[in-house]
Amino acid sequence: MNDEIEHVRALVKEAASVVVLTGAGVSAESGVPTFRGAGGLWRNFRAEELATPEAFEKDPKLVWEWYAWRRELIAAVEPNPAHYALAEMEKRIQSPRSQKSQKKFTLITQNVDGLHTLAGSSNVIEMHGSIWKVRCTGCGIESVEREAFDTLPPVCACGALLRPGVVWFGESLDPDVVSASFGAAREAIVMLVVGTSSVVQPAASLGAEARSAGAYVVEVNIEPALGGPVANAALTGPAGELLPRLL
Ligand code: BJW
Ligand code: ZN
Repeated sequence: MNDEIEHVRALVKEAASVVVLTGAGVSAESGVPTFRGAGGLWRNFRAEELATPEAFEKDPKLVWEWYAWRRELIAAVEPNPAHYALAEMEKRIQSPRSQKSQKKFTLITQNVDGLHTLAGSSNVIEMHGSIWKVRCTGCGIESVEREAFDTLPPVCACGALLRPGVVWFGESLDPDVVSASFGAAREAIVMLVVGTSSVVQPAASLGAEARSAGAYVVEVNIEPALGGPVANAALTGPAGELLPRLL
């Protein structure tokens, strides 16, 4: 394992373009539950049952209770060494010295918790939106709301229901976000895929996109999910321990 970490560390250091894709596992050590696997349930519901426009239409209060619970939980936690290591990696790769050589670093996350930004990452592509944003289902106005709502579901000044500013199953991702993410994947020399079960599309295809464009793909996960055809290497263990060792 030490040799493998050393090898990946050298590749990251030399690569002209590094792309990192993160999922719920990167926030697990902060105390944010993942979606799948142990602890991935809320009142016996799976994400697939709550994170949908149909669930919101049928029972907006229930869906908002889930989000209110998660907002409160996330507000109380802090970034962990995995988030800080990625923020530091960005700083080193984009330092004035490396800038002369035009090195690129792109952090793409599926997470809506905002912990990468809180840890100091400055350029984060949030594929699935942000749990701190809300959008009106009537007038479409979007805003950032960090305070808890007095009543659930919250209502806009226009009278329509507000919804979380996230991407649910069956909804399209922002096309700019998709093209920025896939563009970065195609340009990657090294891609780290961290803490994601790689089942939710289109994010789940980014590793394969990078690999087929020639990138060296490294999976960092307590339980590798990508498999041999996509990942060139797997670092198996907690992201909060492994990512700091890549610096
Ligand atoms: C650790 C660790 C530690 C733990 N260290 N590791 C093509 C084929 C098949 C289906 C589709 C397809 N294209 C689209 C679909 C449908 C659907 C989909 O993918 N379904 C699959 C389930 C099959 N996709 C969509 O609907 C997407 N929209 C779309 O494609 O639009 C076009 C379209 C429209 C209509 C029809 C068809 C196409 C939208 C997907 C939106 C996903 N939204 C959610 C909720 C966001 C808001 C919220 O947070 O509430 O996003 S669902 C949930 O899953 C959330 C996550 O971002 C996402 C991914 O989860 P993630 O991050 O991988 O977490 P986990 O829990 O699954 O895994 C954690 C991992 O961490 C595990 O591997 C652990 O081992 C590891 N781990 N601790 C390192 N300490
Ligand atoms: Zn409104």
